[in-house]
Amino acid sequence: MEALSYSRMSRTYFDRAEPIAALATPEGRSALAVIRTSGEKAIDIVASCFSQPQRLLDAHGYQAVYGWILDPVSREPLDEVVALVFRAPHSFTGEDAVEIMCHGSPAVARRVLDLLYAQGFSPALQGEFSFRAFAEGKTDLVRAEAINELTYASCEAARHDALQRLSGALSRKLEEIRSLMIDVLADINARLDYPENEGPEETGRWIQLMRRAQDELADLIKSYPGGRLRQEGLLVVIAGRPNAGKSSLFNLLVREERAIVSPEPGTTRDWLESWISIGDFAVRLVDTAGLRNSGNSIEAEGVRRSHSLLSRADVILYLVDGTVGLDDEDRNFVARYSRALFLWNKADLPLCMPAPPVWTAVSAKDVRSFGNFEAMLMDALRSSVQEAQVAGNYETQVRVASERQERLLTQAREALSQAMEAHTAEAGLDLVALHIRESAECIGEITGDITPDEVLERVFGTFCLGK
Ligand SMILES: Nc1nc2c(ncn2[C@@H]2O[C@H](COP(=O)(O)OP(=O)(O)O)[C@@H](O)[C@H]2O)c(=O)[nH]1
Ligand SMILES: [Mg+2]
Repeated sequence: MEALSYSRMSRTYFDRAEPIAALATPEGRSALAVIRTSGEKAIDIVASCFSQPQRLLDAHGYQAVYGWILDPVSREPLDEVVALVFRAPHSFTGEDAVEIMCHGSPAVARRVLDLLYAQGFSPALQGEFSFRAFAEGKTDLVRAEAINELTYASCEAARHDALQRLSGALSRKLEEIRSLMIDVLADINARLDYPENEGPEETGRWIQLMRRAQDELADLIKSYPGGRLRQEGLLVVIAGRPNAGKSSLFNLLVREERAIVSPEPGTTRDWLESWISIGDFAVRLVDTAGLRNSGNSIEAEGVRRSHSLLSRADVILYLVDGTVGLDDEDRNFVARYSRALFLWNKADLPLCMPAPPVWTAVSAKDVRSFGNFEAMLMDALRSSVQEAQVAGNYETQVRVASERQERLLTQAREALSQAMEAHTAEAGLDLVALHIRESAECIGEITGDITPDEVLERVFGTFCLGK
């Protein structure tokens, strides 16, 4: 057992000879669960534990076969299922594959999966099906990432953009940019072979092509903040000292009793989050632990995470208990995060002091004070979104949402600027070509044409299991 589990643990994406299987639906109760398998032997292995093996073996691609999953030794039936057969190369992975729809309880899915593993499937790594699709040339890396983005899409904007990328809009744009560069490189190579042919009109053409590539890159880079917001939603973080009313406000916004509201300071040690819509915006709302370090190690970890969330927040809601007033910790916060919305809470209590300038009096207990506050939050969200929309033409544009892609695009643009500079400085065509090639390689790394293995492992490692 030890040795077996070790060898499974140490499998990598590059062991593509092994047939793989995984649960593609969440582990929980549902009408159906889908178990996905793929690999050269996938159909044979599933047939070996199927009540009608021959029908499965004879099935053509895209055919559904009804039957039972049986333990081949004891003949014990495990579940009544429908098996969907795919024949290479016409499957998601490009390999032979069977998707088994069984009943949706964890008990059923576990039992069927265990049997499949015992019969020769290896448990799939995260994103391994997508990796195989990529390795088989069924998809480029940008489209594979879009599959993952679709499985994570939490709002309409995210779904729309991810689907656009899945359908190849971004890949085509990148291909266009790269072909501009290849054009210039071809010209330069010809010039290097026949230096006497260089004339001013050719140089003019390169500059034009390179400028176009630079503009296209700049547009994609500019689309990133908006693309990220649309993909991930806006991050709204509630912060403040213990007892300020953070969890009460969180509950009010989420409109359910989700966070534990307690009169004892320091109750929320980790953070809680929930997706809500505010106006047109998908908002990931986070209730943080307090920011005070009490020496308690669980709480200290909470404080560390709170600061990390705050540094990424699109909007920060900072609360103070208006019956207690400001202390040094609050003043430090105001100095450090001056963009936050400052909320003077517990305005419903007679003991509440008047709100100082820049603070807005609210009550996390009183829905009537909420109307104003919601409008204020909407404004903050809108300006945060507007900041991200500087690229213009927001509705039709192809957007980038992945940090990896944005980083490589920026590198590609820098390399192209260096090529332009080298050209202006008459540093020699070799050097110009070197920088252009570097830029084209960055684009190739985005689409997965020349992406190092460890980068691929990192990218696919963030995917869902069974995807
Ligand atoms: N009267 C009143 N009590 C509040 C208000 N906001 C929070 N509280 C109370 O203050 C205490 C601490 O609230 P909680 O939301 O747990 O604070 P947290 O530690 O910042 O999460 C609880 O007893 C709440 O009921 C408010 O606006 N008005
Ligand atoms: Mg709390």
